[in-house]
Amino acid sequence: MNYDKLTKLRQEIDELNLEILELLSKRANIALDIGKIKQIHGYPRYDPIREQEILQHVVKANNGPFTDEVVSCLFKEIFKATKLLQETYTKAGLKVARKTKDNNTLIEVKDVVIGGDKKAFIFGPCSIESKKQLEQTAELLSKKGLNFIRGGAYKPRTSPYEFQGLGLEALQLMHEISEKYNLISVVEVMDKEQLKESLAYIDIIQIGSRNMQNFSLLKACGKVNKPVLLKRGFQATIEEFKLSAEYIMSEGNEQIILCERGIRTFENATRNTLDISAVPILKQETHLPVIVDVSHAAGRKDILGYLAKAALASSSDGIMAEVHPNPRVALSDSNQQMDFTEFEAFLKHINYESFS
Ligand SMILES: [Mn+2]
Repeated sequence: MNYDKLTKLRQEIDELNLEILELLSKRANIALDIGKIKQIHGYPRYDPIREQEILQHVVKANNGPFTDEVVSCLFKEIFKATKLLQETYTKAGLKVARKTKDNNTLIEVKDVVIGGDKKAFIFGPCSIESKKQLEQTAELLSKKGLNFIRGGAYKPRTSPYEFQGLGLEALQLMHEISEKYNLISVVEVMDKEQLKESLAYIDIIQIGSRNMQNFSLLKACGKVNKPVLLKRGFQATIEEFKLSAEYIMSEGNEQIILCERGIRTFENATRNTLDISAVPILKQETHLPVIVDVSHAAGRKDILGYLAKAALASSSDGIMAEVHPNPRVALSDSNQQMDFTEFEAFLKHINYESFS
């Protein structure tokens, strides 16, 4: 007899568990709807005052047998789980997120596609220093069948007393030379004025590591109709990097190339530590092309080939590196730029011909 009663009570518990689960799921779905409305209106997602009110309300209605403290604890767990759920949904809902788009984003410039079957190889000097320097580089690149040329017009230097770039003159040179050799130019801009000034002269806008979280610049780049090469901040997490890309995309510009360029760690054998893991993770979690800047990651020339091979093996859509006709007299990053002989060896090392 007693055993029958026990079985019946257990059945009741089982049914109640399912009812609680159903109620919890219903509650979670309503919370997600609230989250969506808040997002649209830009309200903060987390509202501690509202949470306190709910707790007080629930505790007031508590008639036991659980104490008020226990009831509070149970509901706080529900709040925590709901907050986590909302965060997961927000991340998956990002415009850059893999989940929001079936295909890879392909970026087409001057009949060249970035993010497709072919790898993008972007080489050139750190800074544009003279017509001769840029033209010598362009000549070599085009002779090798390469499609891109990089070069800085405005240089964000650690010290204000170091070479700051030639500015407009460099943009004009880049325009002239890239047209002449049919190369796609990549030039960094650091603020909205430079962006405006450079638009007519360059093909791809680069946002440097130091500006990855320059949100007004990101938003301005989101409003132009030109591809943006966004470098990872040297102190930024992968999550922060993705959110910076989201700043650009949320303004309408979907042509974004992500560039891993090393992060700051305790290691000082290299200028930065190349975060190879970031490449497959970004490829999995976003639909954007991902490339790797090996020069700024390493800060030295002797290991560039190995880093580039590692990047290509980890699904990178391209490689960026610095090449200069005479690195010893370069006005910036002279230690890490390859001369033409080293560049030839680099291309051979990564078996460049197999990619072209
Ligand atoms: Mn440089």
